[in-house]
Amino acid sequence: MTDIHSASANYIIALVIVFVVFVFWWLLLRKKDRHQRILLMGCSNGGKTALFSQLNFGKSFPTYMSMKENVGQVANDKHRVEIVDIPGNERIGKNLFDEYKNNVKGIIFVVDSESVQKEVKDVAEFMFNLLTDPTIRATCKEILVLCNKQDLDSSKGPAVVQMLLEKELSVLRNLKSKQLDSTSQDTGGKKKLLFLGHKKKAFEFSQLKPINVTFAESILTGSEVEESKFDTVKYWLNKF
Ligand SMILES: Nc1nc2c(ncn2[C@@H]2O[C@H](COP(=O)(O)OP(=O)(O)O)[C@@H](O)[C@H]2O)c(=O)[nH]1
Ligand SMILES: *[C@@H]1O[C@H](CO)[C@@H](O)[C@H](O)[C@H]1NC(C)=O
Ligand SMILES: [Mg+2]
Repeated sequence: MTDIHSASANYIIALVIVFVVFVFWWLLLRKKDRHQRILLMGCSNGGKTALFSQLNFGKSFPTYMSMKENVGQVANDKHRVEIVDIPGNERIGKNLFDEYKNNVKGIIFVVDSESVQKEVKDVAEFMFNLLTDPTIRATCKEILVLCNKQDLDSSKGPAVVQMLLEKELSVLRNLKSKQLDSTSQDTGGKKKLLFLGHKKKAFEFSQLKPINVTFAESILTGSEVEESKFDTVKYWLNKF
């Protein structure tokens, strides 16, 4: 009789433990899930780390060559969002990107508006890889292309940056799909790559719907950090 009693007592205790562990695990998952993830991306020297420190510390620290990612929590009007600054350096950036690309709700793509014309091929290639990534396309619905360094005289405005990128992405897209055709004929294998925009039409960012790509300008360092221009980012962050 006592044996049966202690057996059922053990059974109940075990059940309670399982239940408590489950509740903790569920709460932990929920908490993690509430933090929506925003990635800062773009080629080196655009101003990602400057933006990261403006958002996290309200100022821009003298920058260093960051080899590691910076992760911070930034409050918008509703709650906190997770901001991840991934260094643009290609090899390191790629591994880190794979580590952080899950559950990304938005991307701020930072462009150096002074060198963008000269380096449009690199910028477009970076963007192409981002925009054809199936994981990103599945979860990310908002992209802000931040045309930074507007304090410099030779910088290009958002409309020009958009035009330059659309033109270069059209070229790149056609080039890549041709390369892909020839390699899949050789090997007989099918490599999955999302086609960018509409076939037979020049690429435009509006073709990426339901992803909403918007362009804005910014100044992130120096005495000219203008509140009004930086507010665009804060406004955009309230979408999450
Ligand atoms: N003139 C100017 N320089 C900037 C601006 N934003 C960033 N920089 C500078 O650009 C360089 C690269 O910035 P950083 O944030 O490290 O770029 P990252 O490589 O994308 O992280 C640094 O020397 C910054 O001080 C800006 O709005 N105007
Ligand atoms: C896209 O985002 C901008 C602001 O970033 C907003 O003004 C616009 O209404 C949005 N468009 C759509 C279709 O959601
Ligand atoms: Mg950096």
